[in-house]
Amino acid sequence: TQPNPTSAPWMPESWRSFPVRQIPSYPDTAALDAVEQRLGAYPPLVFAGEARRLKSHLAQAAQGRAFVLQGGACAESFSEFKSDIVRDTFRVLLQMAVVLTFGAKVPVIKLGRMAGQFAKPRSSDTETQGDVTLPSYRGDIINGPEFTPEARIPDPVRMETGYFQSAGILNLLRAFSRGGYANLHQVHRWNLGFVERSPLANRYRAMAERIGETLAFMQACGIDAASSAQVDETEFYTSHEALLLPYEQALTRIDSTTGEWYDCSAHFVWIGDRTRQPDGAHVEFLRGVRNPIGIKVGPTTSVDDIRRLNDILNPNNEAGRITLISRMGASKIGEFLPPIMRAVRDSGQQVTWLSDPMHGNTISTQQKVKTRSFDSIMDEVKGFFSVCAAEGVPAGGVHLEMTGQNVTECVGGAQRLTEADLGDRYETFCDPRMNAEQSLELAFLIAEELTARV
Ligand code: TYR
Repeated sequence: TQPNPTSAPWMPESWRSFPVRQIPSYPDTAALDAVEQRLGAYPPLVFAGEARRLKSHLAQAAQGRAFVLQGGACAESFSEFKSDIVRDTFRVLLQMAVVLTFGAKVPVIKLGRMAGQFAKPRSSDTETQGDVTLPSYRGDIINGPEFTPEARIPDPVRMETGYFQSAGILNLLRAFSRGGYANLHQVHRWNLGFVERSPLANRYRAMAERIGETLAFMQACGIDAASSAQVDETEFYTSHEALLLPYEQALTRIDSTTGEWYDCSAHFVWIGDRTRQPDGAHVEFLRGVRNPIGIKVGPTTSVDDIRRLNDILNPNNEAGRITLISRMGASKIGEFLPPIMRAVRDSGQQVTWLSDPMHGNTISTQQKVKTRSFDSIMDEVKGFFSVCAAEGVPAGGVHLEMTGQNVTECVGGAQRLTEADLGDRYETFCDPRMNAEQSLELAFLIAEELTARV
């Protein structure tokens, strides 16, 4: 097959004539059409100008002048559409961002893996329990997690639910970012109840005190920090995997200010290892939208794959357009990342490099529980920083699966969670996430890495 000729005409629906993976067929096509029609008429969730602004921030990160903190749940679930859950994840991201900004003296780009992260690629189309085999669960925006034939039928109405939930979550995130909650004068109040009792609390409290003093000092000097938007507010962006193309297409709109197409379901969208074929539907779709986009880079990704994807997705070599997200596994990163990073660097292709230390480090316990160890996560982050330093490429940021809830899904960290603890609060619908405390600890460690390498 021919790679997508970058000059070929593109339309939001042109992906439909390319081979498509990971999207199930909907038995009720009339219902699917009706939902797509309605979604296509609903207001966009984000504004194109915001996506452009994020793109310029990402270009800064590619130069080492900013650091990306991308994080959130592996998959959001319809049943977790609750303000506490959104607030707690937002709060931990904010805490981590402040730890990084204050610790490493670098602007932090806050990018939630939220408000639309509902669809999941699966390695198998079916799931077998006992002697029953059913279609796999593909995320709440496609079908239901219950192991029943009815739940597993792809239901287009779920796209509409996903849209309305994303709108609700995004509204809350915007309110928190701009409405006073994120004000730096509140930094000491963001501590979560259970982190209060943890070894990290003192470290965080000490930092919060220093920030408070700094603000008071600035104010005494006549720099009116108390009423500056820089201190009162923050920018918070959203992202998800662009997997369910009928949904992404329906939210793709022409930006009236530039006449260009944007996928207005989120500011940033990415493609994973399973859908990044250069001649596939997902790449064709992303080719035509102007959002900043991410590409996951794993041990099976070749230098040639990346080169072709860059040519198709970023023919004008614009800074900030492509973010490469390395997910190698702690034991493999030293071997697999350097050749790719070097080749991309030498080709002159502009990219922002992030480390995803989660997806390459999933293990199963003897009881067949999926987990990740805090030590491997940290090892992969450290490995990433070393490879970047050796190749002379700025470490642009991290991509994490985490939650503000006090879950016990990853082992290790300051509280030394063990495999025996995993049963306590194992709540993920998908992959194991770091809890708030582990996330905060990681932020302190990353701040140290960043400072050490400046
Ligand atoms: N306005 C700056 C930013 O968005 C500094 C800031 C950081 C302000 C975090 C508030 C905040 O919660 O990065």
